[in-house]
Amino acid sequence: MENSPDKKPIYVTQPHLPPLEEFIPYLEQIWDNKILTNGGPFHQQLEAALCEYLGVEHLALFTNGTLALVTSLQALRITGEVITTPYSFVATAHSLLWNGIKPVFADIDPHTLNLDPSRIEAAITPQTTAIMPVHCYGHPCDVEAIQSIADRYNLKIIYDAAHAFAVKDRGASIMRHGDLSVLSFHATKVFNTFEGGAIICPDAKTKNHIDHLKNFGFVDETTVTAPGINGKMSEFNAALGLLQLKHIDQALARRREIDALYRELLKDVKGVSCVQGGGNAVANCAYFPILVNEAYPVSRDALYESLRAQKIMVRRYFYPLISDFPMYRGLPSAQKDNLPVARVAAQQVLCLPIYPELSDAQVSMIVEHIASQ
Ligand code: T4K
Repeated sequence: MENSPDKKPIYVTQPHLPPLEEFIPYLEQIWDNKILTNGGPFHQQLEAALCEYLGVEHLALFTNGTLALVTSLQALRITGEVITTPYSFVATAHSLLWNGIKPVFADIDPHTLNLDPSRIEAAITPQTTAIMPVHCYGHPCDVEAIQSIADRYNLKIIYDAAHAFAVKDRGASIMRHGDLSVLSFHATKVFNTFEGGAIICPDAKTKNHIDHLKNFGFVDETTVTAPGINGKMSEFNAALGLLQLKHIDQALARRREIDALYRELLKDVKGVSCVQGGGNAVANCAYFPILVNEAYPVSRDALYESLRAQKIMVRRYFYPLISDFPMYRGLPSAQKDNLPVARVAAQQVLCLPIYPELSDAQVSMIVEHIASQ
């Protein structure tokens, strides 16, 4: 079966947007009270609503996930070297460079594709101050093993949780682990505010500090205590977030159905394996990554081209590895033999379309195309 040429492309993701008329009352309120930004009423409401929804106590909204990552490193005064994964979106390592920190790449686990705790210890030097793991695709990292290494070596942990909205392990938010966790609310994410992000903080004091940092370092009208930045979320984006939150459970439920359908339909396709999330985690099905191995009749890239020829816009998240980009590839930790598992994953991965409006018929058509090579 084919996605006929006159049909619209099927993207890897598509934002889930509530009916436009539901947004009008929010806009009217903004127009009435003329508070557009700087911690207005919708900003405050969204922070409270997200804390409740996610089951966390303190959350600071941001303009986007990248600025939230950059600010989280400032907030904990991280310097020197930080151990991180090469298998992520480039913003993870860029946030380190923007702080003058040297990223040290460690290899990933072949099953979860998250930072492999057994590779962290060997990467620690006297300059190491923190670990920045990523809950890649929303699949939880081995949080206990990472915490025990951090405790042993007195290191901070900042989780890049950009993909992990609403993910839980052992019945509670994945965001409770580490010193800080950072979310992205970009248009392509499970929960979006067009652009947006957040830092989840363990206590009110840390949130206060982060709130100052995201507002140029202002504590009051005349006092600036830190070289802060402008990371504030606008009222427009915060209002969108409040509206999206009303529909999020429905969106997550549909994502889980699609995930289950893909797994069922793909289970007998030779040379294709579905990446598994953590054992007893509540998943958000943010992405649907498959690994295309040697037993598949054609290469991963040939499959990628053939799906795209059908307007099925699959993506190779995450290829190339971050460590292969020009600003990183000279680092000792970026060398080939240090990252064998990540290299294989980057060569084999293909993210299939997943978003709430994707129909069962479209999922079947995509799998049929994969099975028919
Ligand atoms: N850490 C991690 C682990 C991340 O994955 C990300 C971002 C960050 C940090 C940084 O967070 P933010 O600063 O972005 O909040 C996309 C996103 O731009 C990026 O947010 C995301 N990760 C990354 C994994 O994916 P691209 O370059 O692949 O996006 P793009 O524009 O090609 O969009 C993909 C598809 O989505 C399009 O083919 C169509 C669809 N789409 C996209 C947009 C923007 C829509 O349907 N509507 C839209 O508005 O990076």
